[in-house]
Amino acid sequence: MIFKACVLVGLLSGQVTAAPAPVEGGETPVEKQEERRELFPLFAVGAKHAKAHERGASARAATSPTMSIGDRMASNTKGPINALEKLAMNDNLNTVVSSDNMCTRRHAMARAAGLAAGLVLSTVNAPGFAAETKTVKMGSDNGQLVFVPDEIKICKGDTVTWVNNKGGPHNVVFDEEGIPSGVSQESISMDDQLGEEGETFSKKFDVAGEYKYYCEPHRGAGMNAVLNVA
Ligand code: CU1
Repeated sequence: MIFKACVLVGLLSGQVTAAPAPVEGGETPVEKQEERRELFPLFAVGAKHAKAHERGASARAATSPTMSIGDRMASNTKGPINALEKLAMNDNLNTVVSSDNMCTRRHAMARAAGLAAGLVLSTVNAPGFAAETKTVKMGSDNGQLVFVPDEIKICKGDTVTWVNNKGGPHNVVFDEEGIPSGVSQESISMDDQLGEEGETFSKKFDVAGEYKYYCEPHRGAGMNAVLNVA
């Protein structure tokens, strides 16, 4: 009775403090509900997206002719292979099939094999992961003054190791006119010679192009060769 009177007085006197109270009480739960409603769709979208992603992966796995190889390789690994790695491996295997570039194919193949063997993405994507080293003999086994082979093709990031074989001393000097522009001839050439059999000289090549080189002591005898970096 006293309470009613107070409300009545409040309303009559035009004080708004009493009046909004029930309205606020009515609105607040709605606001909270709306917030909650917004949270759920976000969560649902995230979960759906993740599931769709997985479905996409398995759908691709099912339709891709190369994935069966990957699945078989993956099933041989001990650790679980995550969806990202599976996708990356699938991409790499597709690249192996579709690319006609020798180096792209080789690198993709190496990455896929690495993933299948249980290596993580950061490892197989690291520069140099798929790099190879090719060996060139200086002097043929029967003592001819030649590089064997005298023409090789490598991929950017690969290394060439020249091994002193027979008929030395030999060395490797690049033709200033026969290398890609911007490459320092001095930085890739030997300034001394290899006298002992089995001694080596190694160089990594990061710039694509054709590199002509020769052996300084035997240049006149025709001891020269070509290196192609793709
Ligand atoms: Cu030589």
